[in-house]
Amino acid sequence: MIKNEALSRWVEEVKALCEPDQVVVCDGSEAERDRLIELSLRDGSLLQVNPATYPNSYFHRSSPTDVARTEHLTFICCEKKDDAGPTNNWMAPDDARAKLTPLFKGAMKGRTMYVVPYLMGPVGSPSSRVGVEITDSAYVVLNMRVMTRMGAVAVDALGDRADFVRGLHSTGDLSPERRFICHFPETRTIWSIGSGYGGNALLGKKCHALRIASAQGRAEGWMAEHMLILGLTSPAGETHYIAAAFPSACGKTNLAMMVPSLPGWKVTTVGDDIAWLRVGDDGRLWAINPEAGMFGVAPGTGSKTNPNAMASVKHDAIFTNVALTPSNEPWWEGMDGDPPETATDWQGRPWTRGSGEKAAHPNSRFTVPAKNCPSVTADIDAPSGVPISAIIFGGRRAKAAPLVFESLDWQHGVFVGATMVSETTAAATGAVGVPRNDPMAMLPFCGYNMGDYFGHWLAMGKKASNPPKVFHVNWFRTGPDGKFLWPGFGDNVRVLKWITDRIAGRAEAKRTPVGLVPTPSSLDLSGLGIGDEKLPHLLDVDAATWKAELELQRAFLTKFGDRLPKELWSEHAALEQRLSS
Ligand code: OXD
Ligand code: MN
Repeated sequence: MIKNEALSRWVEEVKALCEPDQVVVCDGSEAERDRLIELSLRDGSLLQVNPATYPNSYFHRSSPTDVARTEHLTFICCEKKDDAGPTNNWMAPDDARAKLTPLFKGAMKGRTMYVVPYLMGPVGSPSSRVGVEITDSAYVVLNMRVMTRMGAVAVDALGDRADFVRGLHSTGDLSPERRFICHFPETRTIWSIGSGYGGNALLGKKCHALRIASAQGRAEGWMAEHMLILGLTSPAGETHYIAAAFPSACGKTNLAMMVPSLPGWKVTTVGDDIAWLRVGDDGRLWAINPEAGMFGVAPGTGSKTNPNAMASVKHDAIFTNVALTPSNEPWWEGMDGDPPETATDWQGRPWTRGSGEKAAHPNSRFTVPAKNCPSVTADIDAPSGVPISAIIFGGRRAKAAPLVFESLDWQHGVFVGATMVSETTAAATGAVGVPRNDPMAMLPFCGYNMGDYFGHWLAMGKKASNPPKVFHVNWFRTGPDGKFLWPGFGDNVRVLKWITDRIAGRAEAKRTPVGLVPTPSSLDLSGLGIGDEKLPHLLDVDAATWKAELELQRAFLTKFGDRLPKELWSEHAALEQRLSS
């Protein structure tokens, strides 16, 4: 049944190791989906949500200890520890295989082993890559068929080549003690056991499209980034594509499919999480979205914050760890209307409105085909991808970073990305709200030494004769009263407008030590009612705060020793100088 020899050999190897009852090679068909759903309804791993209001949609409740990415159990397994760098957990490949082989041994006894060929990227694109995930979870298969172009289409793209990414996944016994997510960039292999959670188990996403692909992209001269891709069209019909990197659960999905508050402006969505970028013949960076679906954070998503996401989840969706209303509809904090009086919470317990408890898990998710989203266009399938005019870095910062600034040039932009700091969120286990360095929002996702990664960014800037302009935004700045200063959501178009006006040479900016900040009159704040009082706080670059920031940057950059490109130290020194002059 499997014609590709390398694939067939690997499947036999895994079968001998994991000892499943049966092997199913997935073709991506509707009939296959129906079979998997029926089976999952029968064994209780899926429940159907109200088919009248949410047709073709299902609900999955995960183990309560398996609800987010587990970064402390995620490893880069390359031969030399230094090649993983100071920001990754490292395990020697032999040690990883020795540790995980006994866990995989017989792990699929009594279970079905699914072989899931998938294509990351549009059909026919030179940027696209094939992976195969072997898993014992039907929930994983159902999610992979939404998140990737799965089945026959991937088998066709692979042909008889052997260079596919090999991902082996088993839920094992779901125990965090026996949970490991191991990446072998040198052999483009992933071994993940003990978790069924999205980022740990849907191996096409973070494991392949970011960790393995970042290392592969460096070797082959392209980039894999934790970025949304959007198209912004002005009332005059001028379109710019923008790629933006934000840490997990900082509003990437919201920005990617925003409904602009300014009349006549339009946002189209190419991707909401991952971008693969290469240099085009025209010297620009061109981006594809390797994914075909969205795995979005549910809480906080409502018709006011993200109407396009709300439209997307109305059919053909898989909900994970949300709450269910008495009429069997999904519900989460921040959804429209009043909370229900009663519900079943994400753990299946009765919940009441006044309880003070959260009904949905803060990292509960929806999985939907990208094409469900009203703002997604045919761009998502364009084999060439789209040309990028601007790259945006963004973090969740109460202080320090102004609403927006432009970097002085590409090299300074790389420094801005490399020194990004953001407060942690519920997307990963651990404390929430703690500031941490998250370079290019790739801290948990870079498959090699980040010192070398910064070097790769600098090299890509040299390779591109017409690179995008680089900006930094912060929607989360608070005022003296501790409240957010910026309304965010649809009003973020005002910042995007300023960015495209800068590209076109139309908007003014003021030089500050950190970069170019809008002059108050260059930002379109019409109808916003935010003026003289808040604006200075939003755009302020406070020298004392940034001098403290310099020290944090120094401590972080020092970690990379001689793997840090000297250009970043020059940028650090230049910032120091600008701050003291
Ligand atoms: C995600 C994440 O799921 O970044 O996209 O955690
Ligand atoms: Mn993400």
